Amino acid sequence: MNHLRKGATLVFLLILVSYSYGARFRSSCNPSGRIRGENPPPGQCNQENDSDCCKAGDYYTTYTCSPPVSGSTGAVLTLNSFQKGGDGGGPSECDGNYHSDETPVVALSTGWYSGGSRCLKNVTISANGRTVIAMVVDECDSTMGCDNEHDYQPPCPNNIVDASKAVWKALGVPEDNWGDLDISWSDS
Ligand SMILES: *[C@@H]1O[C@H](CO)[C@@H](O)[C@H](O)[C@H]1NC(C)=O
Ligand SMILES: CC(=O)N[C@H]1CO[C@H](CO)[C@@H](O)[C@@H]1O
Repeated sequence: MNHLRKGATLVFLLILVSYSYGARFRSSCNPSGRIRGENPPPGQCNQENDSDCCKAGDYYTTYTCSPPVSGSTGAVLTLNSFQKGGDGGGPSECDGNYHSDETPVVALSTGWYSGGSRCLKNVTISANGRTVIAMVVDECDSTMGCDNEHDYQPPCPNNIVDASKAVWKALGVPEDNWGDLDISWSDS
């Protein structure tokens, strides 16, 4: 009798452990590889607004996926200019246009950009007790970087919402603190 109960408890625990292990495994997003940095040629890599530049010999992790999207997905908000001449580089991938710093627009990490399926759709961003609606116009490339096409900047982490000034303003973040903020977002 006692033996049986012990056995049943053990089986139950095993099921529980394997289930939670499986859940974690299913929801994880593993790196797809890494790239070796090169120093940017002179005059390359616009460090305006604290953009990072690749360094020779450093390795940078790449991702083709992002964490799963829920009704409230955790992310890191970063600052970007989608204007002509801004640190975003060329025009936005979704529409081939530049966007004013006064317009709430964002780029999403590769997994969330999802091959453009969120292009020109709105996302709701919440932080600091406020929400703002912003339009997806670009990809923050998690799969490549440290090359001319990416202005010698490292690949994007896989959990980034890269936002125009207008988004930061609407969230009421003091300008001194712009650059890196934990937020949550959802499809709106
Ligand atoms: C996105 O939001 C903007 C501003 O709120 C709105 O004008 C626009 O129609 C929305 N676009 C879509 C596709 O919902
Ligand atoms: C997005 C953003 O803040 N861009 C700014 C980067 O820095 C230059 C020069 O200081 C500003 O003119 C941009 O507006």
